[in-house]
Amino acid sequence: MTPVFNPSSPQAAPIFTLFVFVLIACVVILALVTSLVVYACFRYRRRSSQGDPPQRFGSQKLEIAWTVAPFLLLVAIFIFTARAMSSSDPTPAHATSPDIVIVGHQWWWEAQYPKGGFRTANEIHLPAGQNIGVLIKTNDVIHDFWVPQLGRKVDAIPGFPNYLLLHPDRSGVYLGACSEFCGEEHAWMRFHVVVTSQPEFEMWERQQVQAASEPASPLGREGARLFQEKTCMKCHTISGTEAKGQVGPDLTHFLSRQKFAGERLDNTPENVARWLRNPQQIKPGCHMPNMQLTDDEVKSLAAYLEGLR
Ligand code: HEC
Ligand SMILES: [Cu+2]
Repeated sequence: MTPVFNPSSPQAAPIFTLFVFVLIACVVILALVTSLVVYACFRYRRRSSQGDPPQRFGSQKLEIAWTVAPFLLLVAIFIFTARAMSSSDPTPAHATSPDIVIVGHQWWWEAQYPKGGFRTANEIHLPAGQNIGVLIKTNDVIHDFWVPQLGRKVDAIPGFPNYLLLHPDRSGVYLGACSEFCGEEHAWMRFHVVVTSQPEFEMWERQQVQAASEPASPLGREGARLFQEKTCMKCHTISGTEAKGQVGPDLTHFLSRQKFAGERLDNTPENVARWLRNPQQIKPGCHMPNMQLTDDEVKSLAAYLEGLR
């Protein structure tokens, strides 16, 4: 089902209920107006034998009715909207020390976990059934963080951090997307929120805080060397190594993610090689340049990256 029609948190549910209420009201009005127009067309159509029908002007009763009815409807919509606003956007209790800091980049999402001291990209893990304070920032232009099943949209605005409270009801994988046009690869600034039970989340956390695994094969070791030599390290971090760049996604546990490059590609060895050969062909305009690698270099680097579990 379309995600917006399947809310999975106490913050997303009131938005959905409000939508359904307004939709039903609109459908009823549309049906009423359409049938009145059709009825009038037939009932009062011109008949050849008659002259003009009797002419009438003004009707106080009708005018009061069609002023009061929309007024009452608008009051009802106003009340429902105000209630949905307060329940979909409660003041986050953790505003001062967020559980997660989300940073929008052209064109990928960074997720920092301040308590664990690690960061990841485009795949955000959360435990189910808990309040999670999220701080939303941007590294460049305005982006907009939106997971339809979990809550409202929140803008990431330069110099103006925003807060969002997330409270996923149940385990699942929820699609998210940037919902503010932010440049040519805006459409490929997608992400997933992976909600699991608390023990599963803690397992994931324990794995993410670890330093990167050492390359096991000679090919992987060659890749690790190239990663330093080819300046990948200037833009990417791999914890436990010299690589501390902040321009691109943290690659410490690259293989633990299902997709990469703002979810443009599934994380398979072939796709990683394609990406390394020329990212500009896959995400034109993205901030990773074509590194002009030879086929052998691509092979070694891919072997290294595929060992980062
Ligand atoms: C000038 C900075 C820069 C350099 C140099 C660079 N990258 Fe990147 N890289 C990026 C950016 C930015 C992205 C994110 C692109 C996007 O999704 O829009 C990225 C994405 C990636 C990804 C996908 C990560 C993910 O989870 O989405 C991999 C893998 C990667 N780079 C590997 C490398 C390797 C290997 C090298 C060296 C050969 C390298 N990069 C050099 C900036 C750089
Ligand atoms: Cu965007």
